[in-house]
Amino acid sequence: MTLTQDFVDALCDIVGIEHVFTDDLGSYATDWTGRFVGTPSCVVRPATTDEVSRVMRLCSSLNIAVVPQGGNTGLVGGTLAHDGQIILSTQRLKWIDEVDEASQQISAGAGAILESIQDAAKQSGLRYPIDFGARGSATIGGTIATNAGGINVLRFGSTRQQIVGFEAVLPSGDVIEHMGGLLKDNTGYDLMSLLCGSEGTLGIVTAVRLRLVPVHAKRTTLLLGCQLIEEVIHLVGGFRRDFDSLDSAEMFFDDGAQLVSATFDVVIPFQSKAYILLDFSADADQTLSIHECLKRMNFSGPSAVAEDEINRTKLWRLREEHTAAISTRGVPHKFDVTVAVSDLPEFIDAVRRRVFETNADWSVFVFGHAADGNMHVNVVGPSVNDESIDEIVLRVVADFNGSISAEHGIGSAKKKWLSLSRSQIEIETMKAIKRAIDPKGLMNPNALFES
Ligand code: FAD
Ligand code: 2HG
Ligand code: ZN
Repeated sequence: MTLTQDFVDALCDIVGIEHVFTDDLGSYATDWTGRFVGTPSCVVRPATTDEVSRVMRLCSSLNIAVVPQGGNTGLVGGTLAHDGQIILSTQRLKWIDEVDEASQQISAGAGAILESIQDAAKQSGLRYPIDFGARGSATIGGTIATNAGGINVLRFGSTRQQIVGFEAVLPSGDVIEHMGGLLKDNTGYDLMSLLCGSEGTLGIVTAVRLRLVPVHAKRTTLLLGCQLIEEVIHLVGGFRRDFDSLDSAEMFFDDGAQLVSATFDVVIPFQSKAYILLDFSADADQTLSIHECLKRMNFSGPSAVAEDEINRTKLWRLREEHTAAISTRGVPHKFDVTVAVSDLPEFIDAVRRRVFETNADWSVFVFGHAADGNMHVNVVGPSVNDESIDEIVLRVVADFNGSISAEHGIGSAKKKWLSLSRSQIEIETMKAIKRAIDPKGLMNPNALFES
């Protein structure tokens, strides 16, 4: 379906002709992985909440579906728009307020880049703790819409735990503004939490207010080599018990490390079957107590420590470049799942075995956030549209009573399998909420639920 010229002209009246595109939409149409490609009819880039509201009123009056898009770094085909649907890009809503030092909070527009928020916090001696590899492109609105996790969830929680205020435009064009940042506010339903993780299906987040945490003077990064996943779990458990200062506990394997090393020329300090990357931040030096803890746990494997930025980056690249390195091998089928930490050895073994049995020529890379039980399984080999491996891997997750989405969301990639992690009554309740807020079904109709 093509949109009428009258509609496009009306969009131009709201945001300016230079912010409405109908041609060359490639970079908005294709997701980060290259697996999911949409056919949007138009992209509109409002600069203010009022413009977002007017665009939504217009679309609502004409029953035109709207797909919000931030940095387009999502990995589940969540920003796909099809014929007759438009993409509303939040890129221009990128203002960032000064840090409110009394409350240790910061407000920003939905299009502000995650790393810019982290930098603004740093300038006030504070820290925004949500962090992950796409920090330089992901928008704060996108992180709210997906309830993004990342490397510091273990200590600080996911995005939902950081939001203390929000502003959103509903499908009708009405604006909800609740940016007060009050820490205690028991006045009915928590709409902020509802919008968080709703993947653009309930409304457009236009602004957020976030809590910040103190920065600690000493940061220590430790890479340990293990032979067994059981050993990884034992060590992570020991560090979690003894160190409040543990920010991250990431796991990867020799195949992923070798691939990153070969692709980006990153040095692997020692060879091992499995690796744990731990980050500690505290006011006092942690090195001695870390070594004592390793002794108590009878750890005798190889290790590398980094205490300055250059060496820390070298170690972290081994973990963070997995996503980019895997993409150089083909278009991956990505699974972002959680199982109980104690089930990780058996789960990882089962997934690898099932992929191998399906096609011995395919590659499977496993890595992720060990303390959260959140593993990223990437399969390279199956064709883009072949969903048989998706079915196989997600059913293994269900067999372990896991979640088919730990942090990336359902998007269009996993909506077929939502019932593996949510009961029918839960799905019906979610759909009832969707109908109440978006009766015409105009907000991101391609994500989360099957139509
Ligand atoms: P987009 O991709 O543009 O959109 C994602 C979803 O949010 C879509 O459904 C979209 O419709 C909706 N949306 C976007 N903005 C808004 C808005 N303002 N209002 C309403 N809905 C909106 N994710 C993690 O959780 N943890 C990780 O560790 C992690 N690491 C990553 C590493 C790499 C290298 C890459 C490429 C991605 C990674 N991601 C990770 C995934 C991704 O970066 C996050 O999901 C991020 O939150 C998406 O932000 P975005 O602005 O790019 O959103
Ligand atoms: C990470 O933890 C991201 O690095 C991306 O969530 C995971 O590429 C992936 O599958
Ligand atoms: Zn992740």
